[in-house]
Amino acid sequence: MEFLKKLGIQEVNPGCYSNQDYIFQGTGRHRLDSISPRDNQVIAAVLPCSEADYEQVICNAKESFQTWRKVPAPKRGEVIRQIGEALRENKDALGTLISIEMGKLKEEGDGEVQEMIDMADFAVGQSRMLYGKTMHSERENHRMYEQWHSLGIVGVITAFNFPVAVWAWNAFIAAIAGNVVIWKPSEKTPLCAIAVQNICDQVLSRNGYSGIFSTFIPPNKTLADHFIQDIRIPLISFTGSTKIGRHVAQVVSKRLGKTILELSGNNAIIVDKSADLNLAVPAITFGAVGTAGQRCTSTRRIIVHQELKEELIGRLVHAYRQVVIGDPLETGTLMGPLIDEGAVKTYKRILKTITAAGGSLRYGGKVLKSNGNFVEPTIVGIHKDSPVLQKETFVPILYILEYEHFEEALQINNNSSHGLSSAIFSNDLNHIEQFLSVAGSDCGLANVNVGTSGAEIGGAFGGEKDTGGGREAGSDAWKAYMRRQTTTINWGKSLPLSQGINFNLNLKA
Ligand code: UN1
Repeated sequence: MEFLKKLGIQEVNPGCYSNQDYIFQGTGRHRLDSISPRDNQVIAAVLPCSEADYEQVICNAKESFQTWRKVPAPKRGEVIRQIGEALRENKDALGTLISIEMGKLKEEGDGEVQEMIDMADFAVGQSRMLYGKTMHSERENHRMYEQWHSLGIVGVITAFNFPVAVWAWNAFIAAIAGNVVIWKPSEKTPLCAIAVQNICDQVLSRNGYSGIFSTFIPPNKTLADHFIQDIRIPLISFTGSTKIGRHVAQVVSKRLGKTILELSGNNAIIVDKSADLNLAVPAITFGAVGTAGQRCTSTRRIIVHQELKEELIGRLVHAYRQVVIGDPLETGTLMGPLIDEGAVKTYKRILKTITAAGGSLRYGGKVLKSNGNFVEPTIVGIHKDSPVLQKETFVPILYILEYEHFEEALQINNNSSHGLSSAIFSNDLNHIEQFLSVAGSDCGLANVNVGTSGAEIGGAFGGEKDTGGGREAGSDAWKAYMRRQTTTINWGKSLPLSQGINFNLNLKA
């Protein structure tokens, strides 16, 4: 396979990457196979790293940070610009690997690399805009301002569903901010991470740097836990389930470290009485079926006005019938496999729970016979108060809920412990503004006539409540990767105190 060669992937790969000079030890005990969800065949293997390897990665990163933090931010940006160029050159190969290892469409795999490229471009610009404010001091001949300094080592833990883009959101911003980054990718998609590390290493060594980006693939949860407990890592950015995110938050905040959490979502679209279904139907289909429902932004719940419900379901079923399920690499396929056999079991289990809860199957519901993990995208009608709705499913099951009054639609939208993405399809200005008002959607993302998934990198990405509250990628998300320092300078000849305090001392001896 030519693309694997281009990306430097071997049959058995080291599970630890740091300073290029470092000789990897490995545990030598077991291999971690990377399995393609298309056919459950092994693509290549990884030798997970040892405790000693991990220690070496941390030591190298600490050392690299001493140099990197002093490199002027725009020069750090220039290195990220070159990484963006290298990603452009490798877009096709990396997009293919993402598609094979994670199972998303080739089109989406390429799109994910594009998201990294966009993020690199964004980070280059941001490297010249790490602005601090100046304030007017209340004291004469004083000046106040705030400046932003780098933090140190940033730990990034990513999930299988966006095996590279989410790392780029964090890593490129962290790097232009003067930090060094250590990545623990999902054990389900280690090859994607190794490929990205190889691409970055080439650019970094050409520029005379090493240890800015490192990657380690631990053999077990013990070493992964060690990573989040490690006081040498001031910031951990975690993407994954609420359950594990809560654990990460507790461990890191116990040692007073910082976290950025991007956890589960249970995203809804309100289809208002005035909605244009020509917009709503493709947006819902892409949101619910795209990436086989394995985005944290995937559409899980439709809240439709009762008068439109049957028409909408009819049109969705018509659209779903056109969804070609199969090899994600093949042109024309619109839905690939679920990540593993465990996810197929989850799909079956949820469908059983739905039936027991009185839900009615309107489309799909079957596991397809094949070597891969293919299931049908599924539409279910269910009562808006069903407890089934409280769980993030991470499979392509879409719930249809109906409402009568608009206030009810807003209430259903917010009736979830998660708060990532939300959308309304409407042409009613009053309803749109209600949805966007403080009493409207309580999610981190609130879209109008745009679906719940496919956010652009330019905005700050993240959500509220059980989604964890973190923000990544664009806008001013960079601030989370830096420490703020407030400075007061006295350029006068006297020492006035703030709050008008007199502290009289006789300084003459
Ligand atoms: C995720 O699923 O963890 O908004 C991230 C989107 C993508 C990112 C999803 N840009 O759907």
